[in-house]
Amino acid sequence: MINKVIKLNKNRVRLAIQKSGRLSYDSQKLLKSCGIKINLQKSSLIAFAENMPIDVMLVRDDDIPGLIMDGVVELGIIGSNVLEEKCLTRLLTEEPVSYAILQNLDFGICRLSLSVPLDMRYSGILSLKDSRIATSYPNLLKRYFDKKNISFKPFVLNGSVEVAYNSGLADAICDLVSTGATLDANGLKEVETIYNSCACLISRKIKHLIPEKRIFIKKLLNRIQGVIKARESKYIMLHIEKDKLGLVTDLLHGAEQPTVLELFGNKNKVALHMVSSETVFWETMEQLKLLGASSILVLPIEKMME
Ligand code: PRT
Ligand code: ZN
Repeated sequence: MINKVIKLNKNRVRLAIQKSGRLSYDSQKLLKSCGIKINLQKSSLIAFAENMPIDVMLVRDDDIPGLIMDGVVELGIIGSNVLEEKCLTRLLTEEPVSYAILQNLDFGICRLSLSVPLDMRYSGILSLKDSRIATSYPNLLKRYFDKKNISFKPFVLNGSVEVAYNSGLADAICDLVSTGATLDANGLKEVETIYNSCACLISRKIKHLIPEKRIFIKKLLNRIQGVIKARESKYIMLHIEKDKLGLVTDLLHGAEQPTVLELFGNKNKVALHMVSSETVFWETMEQLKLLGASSILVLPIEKMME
């Protein structure tokens, strides 16, 4: 029986996602939006999809690049910051570095930035020459300073990097920033962005995958792209006088070819339906109203396939 289960799993695609942390909720939500029925439980490390040939492994985010590069799983969802740092580490230790980025995702967006005390006079990166800089990303930091040919002293911390200055451990820090609130709370200011990051779907190199898995991964990727497109898009409906149609479509950037339908009992007015790949702000709706548009509806799109 055990042999049978293992044999079965070998033909299923394995996907590693973060077990608990900033990427876990969005990763799970993405899988659900793609129609994958999975019962993820906090206590288990692996979950089997009921309706698709995919198993999901729940791990620490730092382990995901290695699981891909060592051929343990075929797919992973990981912040590109962790991926890039891991690649640089593996290059130094001469371990294999082989993966493909299939898709950048629309979550986990942050930047790796250098920050200094609020009262420091900062006049460019040379101000940090020979400074002690605390970070969890020593390789990305070194790459940045090496490119500029400037020396610095790394101080590696695996968490709470922002307290390093106030506790006297470092002169500056290099850490992830999203809203900037943590820096504010610790009396620091952001001075240089050294890396822009987002979550991404990565895979083993396609040549290492059997054809059945390639086909399934392609199908999953199409669904993921559909989910992202749908999240970014809006369905817009409005009524407008025929001769104002051009002005309306000029306003709605990112809109695809609209559908125009004549209104019953009014030959001068039309109903316009269109998908817009951009957010429609209240200001745009107010401008549409000024053009004479009425019955303006902006609706979310659940699924999309092109
Ligand atoms: O336990 P495990 O090892 O799996 O998780 P972890 O603790 O190493 O990572 P986790 O869950 O904190 O972050 C996972 C990933 O989320 C990161 O590798 C990034 O790709 C992404 N991400 C996006 C962030 C942030 N935004 C972020 N703001 N990761 C961390 N932060 C931290 C940052 O380090 C700082 O402490 O949030 C603070 C700053 O936030 P703001 O909003 O105050 O600027
Ligand atoms: Zn981690």
